[in-house]
Amino acid sequence: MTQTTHHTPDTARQADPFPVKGMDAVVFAVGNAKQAAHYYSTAFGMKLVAYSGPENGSRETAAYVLENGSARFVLTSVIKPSSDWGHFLARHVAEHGDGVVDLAIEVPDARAAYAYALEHGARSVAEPYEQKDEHGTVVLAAIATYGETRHTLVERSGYDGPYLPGFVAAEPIVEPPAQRTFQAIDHCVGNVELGRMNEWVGFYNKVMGFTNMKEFVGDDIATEYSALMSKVVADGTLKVKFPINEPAIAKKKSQIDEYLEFYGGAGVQHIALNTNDIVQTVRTMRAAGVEFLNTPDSYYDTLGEWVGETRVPIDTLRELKILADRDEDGYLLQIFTKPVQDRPTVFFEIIERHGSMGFGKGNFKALFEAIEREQARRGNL
Ligand code: TYF
Ligand code: FE
Repeated sequence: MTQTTHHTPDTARQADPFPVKGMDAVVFAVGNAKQAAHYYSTAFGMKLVAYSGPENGSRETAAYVLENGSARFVLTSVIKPSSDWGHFLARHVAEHGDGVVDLAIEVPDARAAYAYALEHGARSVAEPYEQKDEHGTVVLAAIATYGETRHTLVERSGYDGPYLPGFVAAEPIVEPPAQRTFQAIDHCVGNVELGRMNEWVGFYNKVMGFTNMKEFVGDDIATEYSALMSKVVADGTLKVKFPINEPAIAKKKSQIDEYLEFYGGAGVQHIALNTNDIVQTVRTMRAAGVEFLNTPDSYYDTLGEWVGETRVPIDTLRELKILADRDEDGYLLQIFTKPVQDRPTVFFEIIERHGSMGFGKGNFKALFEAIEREQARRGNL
């Protein structure tokens, strides 16, 4: 390929300094990717589509690629470390438990995105490089973000294989549910150390040209009941949304402190997944054994008064413990899983949006009380 500095016209660049196509993948480092792939297939209804491991030439790591619509998870574990990547993954699992190593972002031009990020203060993890196989060529580069997390910048327009070079197509582990459980990644949330939220918001403002969304959790909510502060950054098209939380000094030990203590530092807290039918999704996932946070009945006694009409009757929301919130743009329905590993760290959110681009601010009190009940059960409050 010939060397070019940028493929994007200057006018488009001025409009969007850091164009993104969307989330490419959430890459997890786990102790046992084979079993995790089973869990995300049978419990989350995802579909195994690609694999890399000793059978196709990867002797160091095994990686399973699962999809649900445009949502893609990659579950990686170490078989026998030999390179820096293998040693990094092994140490990551030892220090943090199962967790997210990479929030990979699909971009139209990985070299241009990387160059922009570095010019604006990003720390490099991997300089741009190409990978090729019979399906074409990808361009990859990576920059560091909070904790040990990275953003790989993925340019895949010249590639039509099942994931990346080095991966082979794989058959589903089980038949996916008749109705899709979710179809996209809505947002990916990071927990950072006390006092560092604004620094990381500034990082996304500068390095990726992301702007702040209007919803934030400030001092008032923090000290009253949430014990966290939160701001949301997003690209100009709102395809990539990254809320950033930090602990706040409040009456009780912050859930963010609990995360930081058990994760061993900053990292990804939750991944929110879009569904068009949260009722069906929650029924399917509950039947498969996924545990969700509980919501007290009293929440539903007054919900109708302030949230108004939603697609789902209040009694069904009550039955399934689904939360609802409304703002000037519309409403949303959401629910949160309990942490999905033994450490009280990473969890998931299922969200059905009807106009609202918020994050459920109206639910923060009920939600954070539910999280605190779980914290107390673990002896961490
Ligand atoms: O992503 C969000 O901002 C919402 C609200 O520990 C939220 O999902 C924030 C912090 C938290 C759980 C949920
Ligand atoms: Fe969320």
